[in-house]
Amino acid sequence: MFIKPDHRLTRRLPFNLICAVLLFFAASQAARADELAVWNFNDSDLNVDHGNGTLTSSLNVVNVLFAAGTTNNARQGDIAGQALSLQGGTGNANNGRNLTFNVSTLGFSNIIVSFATQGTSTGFNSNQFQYSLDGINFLDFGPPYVPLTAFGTLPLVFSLSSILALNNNPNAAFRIVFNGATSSTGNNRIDNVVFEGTNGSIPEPTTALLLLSGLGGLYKIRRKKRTGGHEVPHLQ
Ligand SMILES: [Ca+2]
Ligand SMILES: [Ca+2]
Repeated sequence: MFIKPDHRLTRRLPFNLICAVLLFFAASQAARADELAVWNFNDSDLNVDHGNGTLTSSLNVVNVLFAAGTTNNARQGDIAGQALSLQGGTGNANNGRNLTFNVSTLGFSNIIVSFATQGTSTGFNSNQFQYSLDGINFLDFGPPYVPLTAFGTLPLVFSLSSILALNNNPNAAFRIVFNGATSSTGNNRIDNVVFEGTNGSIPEPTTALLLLSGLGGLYKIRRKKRTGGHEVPHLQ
């Protein structure tokens, strides 16, 4: 008896293959995290060292210094080099002052900020991390943090993925407000400040699925035309 090849199976395979490839592509791309900006302070200035962004300080300039850094949270092979070192200042004048980072998140989501820090016993011991959606108004994120006395090996990490308005935002800004210094030379060091996010320039998984269902509809229409308008039973 002559066995007729099942064309329905062979015609479905390319579409299934396309689905699998597209899903794999979307999933792998969505999981990729990129660094938007990194400050390693190894050149003893406030200019960004990788990526794009600006850092400004409202502390008295004489109290913005640089001292030995760390490889804790270092990226792209950065050496320990120098770290930013902020002092309380005369009369602890710098309590309540801040560092502000302006980092555009255009094209990115799931923003994460991390850095290494340490403080002396009379340095700033109550520091508030904040974020801004417009670069002007800042909101507290989490409780104030107290730096350890040594950099150690683990950075402080602030995961801002729940703040959806920070995604894809050209005006995104971040701030550390320093408080609690009890002597003029009490200080905090900060090193390897990293801003990273998920590259959102490709379709998110939900978008990819919508795209795929659209492709599925087109494929059905095409099959109907080829079969004279009659739906061909699906192979189960
Ligand atoms: Ca450094
Ligand atoms: Ca620099």
